[in-house]
Amino acid sequence: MSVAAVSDDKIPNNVDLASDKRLQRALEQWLPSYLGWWQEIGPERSFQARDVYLRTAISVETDGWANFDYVKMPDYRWGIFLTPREEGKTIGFGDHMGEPVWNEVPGEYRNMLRRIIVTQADTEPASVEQQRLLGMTAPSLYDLRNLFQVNVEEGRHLWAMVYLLHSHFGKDGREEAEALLERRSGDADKPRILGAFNQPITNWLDFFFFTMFTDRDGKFQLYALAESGFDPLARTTRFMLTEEAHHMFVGETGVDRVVQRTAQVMQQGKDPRQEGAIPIEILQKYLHLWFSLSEDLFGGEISSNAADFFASGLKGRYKEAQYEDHKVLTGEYRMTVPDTTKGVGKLVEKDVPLRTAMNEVLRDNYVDDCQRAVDKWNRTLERHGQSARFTLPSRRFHRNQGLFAPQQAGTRFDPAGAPLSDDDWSRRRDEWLPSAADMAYVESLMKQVTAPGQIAAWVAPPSKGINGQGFDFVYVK
Ligand code: BYC
Ligand code: FE
Ligand code: FE
Repeated sequence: MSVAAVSDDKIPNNVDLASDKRLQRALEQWLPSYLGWWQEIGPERSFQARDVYLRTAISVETDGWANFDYVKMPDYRWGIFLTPREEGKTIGFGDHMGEPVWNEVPGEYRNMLRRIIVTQADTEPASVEQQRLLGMTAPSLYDLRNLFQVNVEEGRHLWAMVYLLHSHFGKDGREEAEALLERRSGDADKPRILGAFNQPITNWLDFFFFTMFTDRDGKFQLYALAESGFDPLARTTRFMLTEEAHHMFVGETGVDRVVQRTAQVMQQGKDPRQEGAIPIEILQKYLHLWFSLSEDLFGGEISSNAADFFASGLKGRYKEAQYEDHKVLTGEYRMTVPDTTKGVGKLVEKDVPLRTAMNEVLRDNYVDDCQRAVDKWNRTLERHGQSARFTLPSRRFHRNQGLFAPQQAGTRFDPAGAPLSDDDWSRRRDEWLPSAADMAYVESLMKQVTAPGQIAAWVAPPSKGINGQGFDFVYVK
């Protein structure tokens, strides 16, 4: 068999990989490193030989990309798919607005673009590493399958970015692609790039909140990159969004099912702890944790990087077409900022040039989307006769990046956004974030359930299965 045939078989793609021998060779050399990484630090070894009911992207057509079948994860065909090129497409925002989109990397923006791609890429394997052991405590076969679906797709997202690095960044790109397999989530010496991707995910509550809040950062970042003037990046992130929708679904409905179970138990007049369900106050603390960690992923409120990304046409806004002014040479954004000259914890309103506020603009879209999901969970509580309600904390709460990080603001903030001394923070932290006891309780519930149609006591079954199958379908053999 020729090398081309082997490669096309191994790396499904719609980028005519076979016609570019250099690129094909580079990716073929990276493939074993990737598989080595997957075996070493991907889903726990005992699951690698199992048949999992997975969907595989085989083309970008609506009927083609979701192909469902039993697959062993190491045999998953991680492919490279870009949405089709559009004739006459022009750059939609920034200083190059109206010029034809770039199909090659513009020299002046090479470093900036590489950095954006590497940062995006780094999150994908990081999340797989974080979720490595969760299969051991999956609450049902349905959930186990969804975990692995998310994992293989994050692996594919890494491929999508590595394709860009290999095809457009020469030697540096290949080095970056290697380094992506060398960093490790949570490692003291070689950590992943962004904060939330070094946080431990030790149980399924973390997982559901992570896919709800942290994958949702992915959704908004991918939308912003799907506007890029660098067309290969725009086209690849556009396709990634179709997979991301499932990750959003896993998180949002996962939390909702936990809420539902708790509310059902309470409606029967029972104590959630006695029934092995998770009390509402613990759920609220995990919500606080993952929402605040994920807000940090949008970067600083005022950012010259963000202004440069926008000006250069590399990273736009969420659904850029919804705005009237795409150049944003004028225009301001009013935000609340700490003013330490007025005293510790003093906040003032300030107008900043809109281009420098692009991180905050994207965070606004994100917070709105999170609120919509929270409203949904609250309706679940209401339907079960519960008066408690979930709330998103203030954006100032528990931040570690930007203006409200303690080192910048000179103070901490409570969930309502009021300043708080370090002493008060230490004293009250466990009211707002999972305490050691909360975590121990949640961990105590995490027991693997493998019988088809069975489910753990802390979560309600889904209203329907995957791809028209029932909940009792054998999703993992
Ligand atoms: N942790 O100018 P600033 C996903 C750094 S998730 C650590 O305010 P900027 C997925 C920053 O790098 C989507 N460091 O920030 C989800 C800068 O460093 P330097 C991932 C941070 O650059 C689940 C300094 O602080 N995609 O796909 O405007 C599962 C000042 O920063 C953090 C992207 O992120 C942090 N949280 O914005 C799987 C898109 N935040 O210059 C996958 C690409 C900031 O001082 N990335 N810093 O060394 C970007 O657009 C930007 O890098 C960021 C940061 C929006 C992340
Ligand atoms: Fe992803
Ligand atoms: Fe995702």
